[in-house]
Amino acid sequence: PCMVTKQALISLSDKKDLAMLGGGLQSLGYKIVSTGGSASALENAGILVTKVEKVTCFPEMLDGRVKTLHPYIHAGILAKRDLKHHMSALSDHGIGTFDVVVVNLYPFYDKVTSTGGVEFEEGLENIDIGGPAMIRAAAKNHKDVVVVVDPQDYTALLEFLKGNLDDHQFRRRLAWKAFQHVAAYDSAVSEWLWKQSGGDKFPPSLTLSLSLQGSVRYGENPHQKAAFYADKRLSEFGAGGIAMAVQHHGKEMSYNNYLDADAAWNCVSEFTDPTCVVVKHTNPCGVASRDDILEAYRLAVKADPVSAFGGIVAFNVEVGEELAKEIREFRSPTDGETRMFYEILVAPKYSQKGLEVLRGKSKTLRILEAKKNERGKLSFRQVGGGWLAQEADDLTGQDIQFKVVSHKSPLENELRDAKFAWLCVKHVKSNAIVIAKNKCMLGMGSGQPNRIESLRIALRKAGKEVKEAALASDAFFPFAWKDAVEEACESGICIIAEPGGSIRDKDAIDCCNKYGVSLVFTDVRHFKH
Ligand code: 93A
Repeated sequence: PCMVTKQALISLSDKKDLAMLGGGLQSLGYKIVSTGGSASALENAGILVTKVEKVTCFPEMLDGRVKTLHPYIHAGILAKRDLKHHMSALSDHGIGTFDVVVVNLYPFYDKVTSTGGVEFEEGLENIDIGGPAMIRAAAKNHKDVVVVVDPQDYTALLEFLKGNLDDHQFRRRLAWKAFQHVAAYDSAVSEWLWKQSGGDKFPPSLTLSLSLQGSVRYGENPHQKAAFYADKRLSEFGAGGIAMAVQHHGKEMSYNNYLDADAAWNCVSEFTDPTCVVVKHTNPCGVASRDDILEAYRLAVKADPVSAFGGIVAFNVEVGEELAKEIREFRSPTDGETRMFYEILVAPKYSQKGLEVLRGKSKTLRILEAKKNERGKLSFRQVGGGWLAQEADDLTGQDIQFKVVSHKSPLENELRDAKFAWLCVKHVKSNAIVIAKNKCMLGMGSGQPNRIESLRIALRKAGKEVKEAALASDAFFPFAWKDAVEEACESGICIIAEPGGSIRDKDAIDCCNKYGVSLVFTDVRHFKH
């Protein structure tokens, strides 16, 4: 091979826009060197291309495991142009330099991780070795070599090559992206290997691969800058449904919007009957299940109309035209006049007509279409200096045994309401109390540092309707007499659902027996901090 001034090296698994790239480089006077599949694709597009084998004077070997791993390629990338001895070494060996390197890697995530069922040997063959080597070499030597790993950067690359080649910021940014590309790739490979090794759910170390989904206006408060990252690979350690939700309409999502939409979506996904959930500040303040989703919507708002104003409304069924009209027109139950205003709607689906109607409600209303969170994921939370990981609280209503421990056995509808309240209370911040009747939340108390305060708030919200209602508590009652259980019994509720497991369980049972209230233990706690 002889020295040429301008050479580009192209090796791509994702061949999107390859012809555009090749054409652009060719018209700028670059000689193009390329690996097998990429070379064929370029030739088919009528672009002049030199095969890598021609440059290396060495055939691809070991079933393609060694294609570009050769000094004729790597010295051509790594040589520092301003060092005389580097350049003379190249010319001693007749090696040409590469000014541009465009590479993306074997699609390991798509082919191996996301399919799950790939044989181990096949998985291994999908680990790209030569590609990362070229990317890393070019990124290291980015002062002299422009490295591109993302088809979205082709246009900017061609523009750059036409102009001022000394833009160091641009070169550095591409090098940054190159190392990100390789790091995300390696983390997918290592995660897969961990599973293949029979590894535990919590590996000794983790590399999260997050990609900026977009900016958000600000954080929880206007003085905090904020951004939203989604898990790039939607992997085992991935973000839930809201990260992947499609926004059909409305203003940009804010930091708090994401938190609230996530809370509403998680809660409504809990129910199998058609259900509407209204969330405010991450807590469900209205929940109702009905065969008629319009009725469920009205009841969920009525549960706490003051809080529902400016809230987040989620459905677990499609939003059709009729429901959309009801959402658009529904007037605040507080004054019977003001049309209800919401920040966000979340649903699994919208009909075309439904969407049209909702778009007409307001310019700002954010309309999200979300898919259910997958079960079995880990959830992460940050604390100063580290992350806490846990399995998501995935238990559904079906997983829970409601064990009657009182003398009184609940009627069928009482037990049904206790189960309903139990599904709600799981999504309320601890200490959490939910009061529900006829598959509708009447009141809830959340986030109080003691259970009796939460109970009093829930009772106050439920008001007179509390008679014959069901009550759920996310954790057991440490004191029964002169405390939450007795106060609950005195209020007129007919059934309490709680985990049980306190050394004072007997007190709670005795208290319920004294008042003729049913008590059911779930053996499961649903703290949410
Ligand atoms: O099998 S490899 O690890 N060995 C190599 O030497 C090598 N060189 C490039 N994989 C290698 N590549 C990869 O081939 C690139 O990263 C790119 O993803 C792919 C392009 O192959 P083709 O042009 O034949 O479609």
